[in-house]
Amino acid sequence: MKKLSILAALAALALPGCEPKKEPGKLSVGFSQVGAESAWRTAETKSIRDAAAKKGVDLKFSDAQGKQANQIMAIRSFVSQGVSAIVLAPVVETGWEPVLREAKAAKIPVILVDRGIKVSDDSLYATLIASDFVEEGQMAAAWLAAKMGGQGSVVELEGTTGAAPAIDRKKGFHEELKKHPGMKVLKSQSADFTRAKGKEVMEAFLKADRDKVQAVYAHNDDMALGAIQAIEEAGLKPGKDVIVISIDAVKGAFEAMVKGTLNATVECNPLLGPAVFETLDQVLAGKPVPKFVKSKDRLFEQATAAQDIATREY
Ligand code: GZL
Repeated sequence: MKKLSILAALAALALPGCEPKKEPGKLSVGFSQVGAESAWRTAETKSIRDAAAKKGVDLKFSDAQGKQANQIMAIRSFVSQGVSAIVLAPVVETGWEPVLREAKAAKIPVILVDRGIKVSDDSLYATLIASDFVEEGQMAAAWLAAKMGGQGSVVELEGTTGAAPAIDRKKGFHEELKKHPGMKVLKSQSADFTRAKGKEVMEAFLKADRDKVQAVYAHNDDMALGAIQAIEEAGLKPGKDVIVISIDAVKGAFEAMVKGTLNATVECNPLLGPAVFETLDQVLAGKPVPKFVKSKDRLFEQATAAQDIATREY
């Protein structure tokens, strides 16, 4: 192995959550995961691990703790270990070309899961299995405008800066809201998809504009649940004084809708494991696969949350 790749392999083995062992004879797949920032992410990781186990795949898992540099190191390590394929959930959209060229040179297919990337050459990845985040943002805006009779001021909690879901959920929401001139976005700020930051940013929004904030749009449920705490601590009723809408549809969101503190959530299916390995089989068999395998999403509201919660898998 080249010196660099030995270093890369050693560095990656030191990576948190990167399992070094290789089981002979099994299909080996490297999975570079964003981190563990949200309940959605935990559900996605479990789905991919379970699907790998079911197929008898030797899955090498690396948790990047939200850092692109760790993902790049992990991909280099997978290449030097000679895995059969790489699954990548890219934390941000840009900065992937050099390392994906190394995977391509090593003839190791890369499947993108849950978030897309911007590259000049889309042969650098086999396919993207994900939701349509622009559509999710549009669904959230259309619901909110209807709920508020086309009149109201909203604050926005954005996801991780530079991440495809943050960019596109913002794009879709603002595009749709433009159809309702009475709806205004007062403030918009990243809370990094986490509950703690969602609470912190919402506290700041309320401190600055308490009497003007009539609704909050959060790019994921974890930030919405943090915002709900901030609204309660400010002596306001979330779901009534301040309308709350978010995206993901994790169990915690249904619990909040049953309590009446969350008004609606747009599903973003994290159970992508089966699709990842079905698609991988096609790719490894040299069969053509679509460049984008789109998950189906729908909106859930308080009115049906009590019965919906029993059907939820994540
Ligand atoms: C969406 C995924 C997003 C979720 C968040 O596919 O990338 O990242 O909506 C997660 O909960 O943190």
